[in-house]
Amino acid sequence: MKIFDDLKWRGLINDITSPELEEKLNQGGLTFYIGTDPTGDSMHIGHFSSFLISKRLKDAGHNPILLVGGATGLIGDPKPTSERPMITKEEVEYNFKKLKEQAEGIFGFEVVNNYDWFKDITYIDFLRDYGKYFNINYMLAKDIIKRRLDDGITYTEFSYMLMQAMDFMYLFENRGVTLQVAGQDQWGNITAGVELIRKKLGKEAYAFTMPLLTKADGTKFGKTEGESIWLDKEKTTSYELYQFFLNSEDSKVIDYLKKLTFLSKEEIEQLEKINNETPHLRIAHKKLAEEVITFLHGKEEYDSAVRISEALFNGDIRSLTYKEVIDNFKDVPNFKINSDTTLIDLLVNNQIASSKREAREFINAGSISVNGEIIKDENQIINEKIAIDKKVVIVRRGKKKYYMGLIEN
Ligand code: 383
Repeated sequence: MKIFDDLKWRGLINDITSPELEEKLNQGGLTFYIGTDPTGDSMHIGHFSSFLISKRLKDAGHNPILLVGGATGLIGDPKPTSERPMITKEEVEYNFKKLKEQAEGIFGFEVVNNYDWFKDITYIDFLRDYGKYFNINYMLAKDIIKRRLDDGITYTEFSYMLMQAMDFMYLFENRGVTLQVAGQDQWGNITAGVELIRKKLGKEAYAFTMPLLTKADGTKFGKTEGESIWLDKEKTTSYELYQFFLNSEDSKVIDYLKKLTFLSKEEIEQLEKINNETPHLRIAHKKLAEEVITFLHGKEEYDSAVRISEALFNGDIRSLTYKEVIDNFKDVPNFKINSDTTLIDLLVNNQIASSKREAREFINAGSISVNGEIIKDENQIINEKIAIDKKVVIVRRGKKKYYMGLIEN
């Protein structure tokens, strides 16, 4: 399938600046860019879906440039709802380093920083050489700006659009970039760039945007319990990613397979059939998890995520390594064990039971397990001998309450 049809079939084309782009995309050889601002220290799944396009285009013979906005990050792209809190220069610098590392690590493409060309532009040059090309009415008509007018928008955020337009023009002139891709929220900024290039240089540049990934109810995809799904495995572990994809909605899993993986049309159609017939087996969901985790973090991480899922499901904690235990139980209550202690004391001292009497009841009822094994002897000694890698024990009370004890030597 030609790249344009492939992108269309995957639902990756929302808006497009000109119908000519179809043929240009199919021909190959364009240099294009996609940008992100260092507002956080990691990208999340929303960034991932649009950045993946860079890999698709590269595979179709185009040349990618990834931009991390060291300059634009200092200003803040206006959100449709409210003014962004300004972040410090130090934070932007720190986030820039993290995102550059991440973008290079995941995609292996060149990363540029727009601070490099913004740092020398004076305010007077900015107004004379760029501001002159923008009519305020044109800017006010942009969707995001319109949505902010009632509550107000600062001059700083209002100017953001010009910066992204200047980037496009800079890269057009200096790096031969003729195409910018992004998520649909970027349409206003991107078309401002196409306009600037047309007016100032009399040349034609192109762009297309992809729709935002959504859940079945139309809300943004990519959060669990209010927390983003990060691409940094220290922030969202491979196990958490695995669970996240495994739990994605049956009616959306095919859409996610199209947008987040490189599986072919035939493979995805096959999975669609299986998903329609036997959604409870979650074969499509598992494939989605496998493809994304392997792409992001490699096969070993994926295998480990599966092992952890099985171990937790079967209560077989002993099959995990020390690192897997620490990563996965990082959010459960934890405590230190600094000398041999009996099980009953351990439960009371660490508030797993409120009294010795209650602790005894739990133990006798078989509700307490240590590293996946039910222990009925209240005097069982808990020490490094029974710990995983001599370092950690996982205590479970009832079906779901986990606690982590770290052995101190
Ligand atoms: C800055 C300078 C440029 C080109 C782009 C930028 C960043 C852009 C932006 N992008 C979002 C971000 O940084 O704010 N103004 O979080 C997100 N992107 C991509 C995609 C997306 C957008 O990084 O839709 C989701 O991930 O475009 O919200 O010269």
